[in-house]
Amino acid sequence: MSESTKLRFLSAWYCPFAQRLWIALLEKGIPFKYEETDLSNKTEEFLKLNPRGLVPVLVHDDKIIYESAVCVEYIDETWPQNPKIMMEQPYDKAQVRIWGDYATSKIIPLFYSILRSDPENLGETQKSFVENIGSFVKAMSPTGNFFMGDSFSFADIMVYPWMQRLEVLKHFKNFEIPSDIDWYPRFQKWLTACYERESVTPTIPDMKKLIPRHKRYVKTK
Ligand SMILES: N[C@@H](CCC(=O)N[C@@H](CS)C(=O)NCC(=O)O)C(=O)O
Repeated sequence: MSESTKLRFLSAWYCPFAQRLWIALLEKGIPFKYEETDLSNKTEEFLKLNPRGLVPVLVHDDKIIYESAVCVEYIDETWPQNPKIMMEQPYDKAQVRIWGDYATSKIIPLFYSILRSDPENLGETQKSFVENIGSFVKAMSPTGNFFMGDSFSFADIMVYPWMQRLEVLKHFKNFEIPSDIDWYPRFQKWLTACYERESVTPTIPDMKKLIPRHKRYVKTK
């Protein structure tokens, strides 16, 4: 990045969507300015940057980009130096997009549904959540640590922040992935490898602070 290029990353420390972009920025080794946003008191400047009022937002010189998946692709394409986050080959690229989208549409909403569930609906929601995580894990390369094997990619980044937050579900709903399920060892290997990745570790929030933030979603009876 040239001296004159400015990259601002508007985030909120607890936001898993912003964490996606944070991981990507560290993965690429791009200098950026982290700016914590108070979402309970959105400024006019913030709403001008993203009229949807959501973090993350990326401000690259005079260009404004939002929506976490779009931001991740934007930085990968704008700074094409290694490591690549999207895959090079069109078929591989299609795979990580298919499974990144699967995480967003079929896994993440169920994370919040579990928190919101009445005790009587909890079982069904948990079952679907486990099934969908299972489909994701079974689509992973059987070898290597990450979704695409040795390459850490878009697919890992799209889902990891929520898998790292499974402790939240354990805390409020006593939910855990059953350890006797056939895909569990592959899942654990993936989870550990992501947790230990240099671009991921610094983005992991303090769980003691993070867990109470989820109270507002939780339904108890
Ligand atoms: N689809 C968006 C979702 C981002 C999102 O929901 N961010 C939350 C924080 S985790 C937010 O900014 N919420 C606004 C608010 O709380 O008012 C993305 O992928 O970037």
